[in-house]
Amino acid sequence: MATSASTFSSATRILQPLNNNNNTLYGNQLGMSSCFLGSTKKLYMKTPFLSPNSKRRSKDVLVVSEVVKDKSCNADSSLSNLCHITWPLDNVLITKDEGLELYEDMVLGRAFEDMCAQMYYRGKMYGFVHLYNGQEAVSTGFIKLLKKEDFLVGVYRDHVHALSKGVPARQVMSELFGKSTGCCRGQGGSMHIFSKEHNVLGGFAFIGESIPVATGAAFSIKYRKEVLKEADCDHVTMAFFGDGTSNNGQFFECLNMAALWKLPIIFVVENNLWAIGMSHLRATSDPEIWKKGPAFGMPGVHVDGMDVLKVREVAKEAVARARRGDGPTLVECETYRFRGHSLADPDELRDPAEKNHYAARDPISALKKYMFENNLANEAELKAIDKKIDELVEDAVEFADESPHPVRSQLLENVFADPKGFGIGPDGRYRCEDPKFTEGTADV
Ligand SMILES: Cc1ncc(C[n+]2csc(CCOP(=O)(O)OP(=O)(O)O)c2C)c(N)n1
Ligand SMILES: [Mg+2]
Repeated sequence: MATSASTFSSATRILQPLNNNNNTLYGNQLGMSSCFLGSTKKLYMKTPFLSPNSKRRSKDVLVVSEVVKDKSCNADSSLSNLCHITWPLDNVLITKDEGLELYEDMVLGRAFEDMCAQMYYRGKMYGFVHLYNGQEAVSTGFIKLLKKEDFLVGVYRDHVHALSKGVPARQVMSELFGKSTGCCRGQGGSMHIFSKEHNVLGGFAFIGESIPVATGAAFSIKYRKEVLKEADCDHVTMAFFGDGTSNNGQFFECLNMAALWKLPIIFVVENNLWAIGMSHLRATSDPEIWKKGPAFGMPGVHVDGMDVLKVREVAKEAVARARRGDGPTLVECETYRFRGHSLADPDELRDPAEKNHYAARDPISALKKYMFENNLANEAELKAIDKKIDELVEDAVEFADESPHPVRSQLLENVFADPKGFGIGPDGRYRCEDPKFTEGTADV
């Protein structure tokens, strides 16, 4: 059936191309105000429940890091679950040590990923490799607030989250090289970074499937605390996923359960505006993902994901809510990836103007600028960190390169519950031990 603009109510959106390139930006034909028009023009912290005269006015977050020195970030913890939380993010303070920690973590993420690109093109890695360049403020802003006991669940763009959570660069690089010293003994690869020790539960290739795992982990925390009466069990779970993934059904089911049971979980949507080559604005009926929080009875927050300080302030309150038993929070971080979807993607679909816009808002340069302007660090101090990280990443590559491949008999471990019960040949030996069994299927 044909649709026309006149048949839509004033609250209805109609998607129309904003430019001649049908692959890129779509906007609202009815001219309704939206904070998501083409991503490059308007990035607002929405405050729909506040009156225009309210002291805590909506804050335009287009400009990176207009942070000031006076700490008065008094988030209102008594906010109703049904309203959208706002924080007065123009008042943020970091100490020198905190600033240096954030800087180092973001530089580690960037340097590690740049090295991955090199190693991938040299044939050292197998399968798809999805890099995180540009999105570091989200990982760092959230994960550096976590304790070791807290759970982290990511998707396939997962190396940097694991690094932020403390998984050693050596183990992550080795995993990418498919080596036995990797954090999954070389059996996971780029999309399945996992660490029991650091409570990193993955690394999931199928989008959406990580969200129920994260929700289950949050449930387990609540169960341990309330049923098993474990002392000091105030752990939280963070689930990271993309804008494209937020259109999957699991997301909505888990928002419902998390709100219903007041689970200690933070749903972090990394809205980088694209799902492979599909624009978020073209694929999503209401592109403001944060609004889905209040719809399910939890706060929803929209924050500038290119500004680590703002991300961190939002993350602090969301983590505090979860720890004190006030339940889940949905945070939408508007961010951008600086490279193609994966290293196999020539990245020809996105508008160069859009890419340039975000390149100019590089979260690492922004933090650097902020630290200089506020006398939190000088050039030499940050250079020393850059050098330390370069050496660490070099060391990770050498370690991975020199590490052995997994032995052949490991091939079926962690694949079947009882690998030894699988594939017994007529001679009574495990077929996986027969070199011919795996010939040509894997480089082990
Ligand atoms: C269930 C499922 N359907 C489709 C795919 C193919 N796929 C891989 S990545 C991707 C896009 C995801 O985009 P987004 O969630 O925005 O994450 P981003 O890559 O932008 O970080 C899709 C559809 C998949 N991996 N799993
Ligand atoms: Mg995306």
